[in-house]
Amino acid sequence: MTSEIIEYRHHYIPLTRDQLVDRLQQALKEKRFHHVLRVEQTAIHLAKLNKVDVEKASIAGLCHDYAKQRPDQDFIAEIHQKGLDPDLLNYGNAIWHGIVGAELIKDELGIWDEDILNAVRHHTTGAAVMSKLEQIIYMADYIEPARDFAGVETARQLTESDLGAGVAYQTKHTLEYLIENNKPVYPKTIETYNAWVPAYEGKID
Ligand code: DGI
Ligand code: FE
Ligand code: FE
Repeated sequence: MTSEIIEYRHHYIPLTRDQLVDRLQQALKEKRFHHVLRVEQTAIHLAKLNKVDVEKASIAGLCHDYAKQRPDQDFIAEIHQKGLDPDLLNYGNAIWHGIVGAELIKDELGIWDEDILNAVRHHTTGAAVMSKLEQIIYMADYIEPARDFAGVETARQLTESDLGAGVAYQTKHTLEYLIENNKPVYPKTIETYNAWVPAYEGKID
């Protein structure tokens, strides 16, 4: 994959891209660090296709898993401090690293742009209403080049031709996976399903 280095000019973050990449390298194990670099590149590609700001795509792609390797205590403390929905306490890292991780990014990386924060917040569960940037990060995480699962090629093709169809495809398959494996389903995941999957009926099978 050829990588594109975006120069940050819009002050969405008080860091250069190099400084941000350093912060991620410190925050993440090597495997996860390389995943976020691939998500960044995939997000830049999808941003160009969908006329979205590539700088926001780069920042959100790099930051989406910033909090993934934090201890549970950090998330629990943040939920209390920020007065987030107490129902979050019934879930774990899979849900926290996006929704609560966005708060840590705001505090620790100085990102205030709500579109970027929402892209991080919703990258795991999706949301009923998502901006193009949010859809891009949700999909880039799912189809980055190292992802290898049954259906990933279909997901890549759908996303390339219609971003929303990609969102619907991922949402349906994630819910299937959660049910198949007796996992708890976060209510937002169901809201995402209801908003996106019936709307693409006939286009995602
Ligand atoms: O952080 P990544 O591994 O790159 O990817 P991700 O943030 O999309 O996390 C994917 C995992 O999150 C995947 O194993 C499915 C899980 N997940 C998504 N929605 C839900 C969920 N897990 C639970 N328990 N409940 C959900 O609603
Ligand atoms: Fe994630
Ligand atoms: Fe990820």
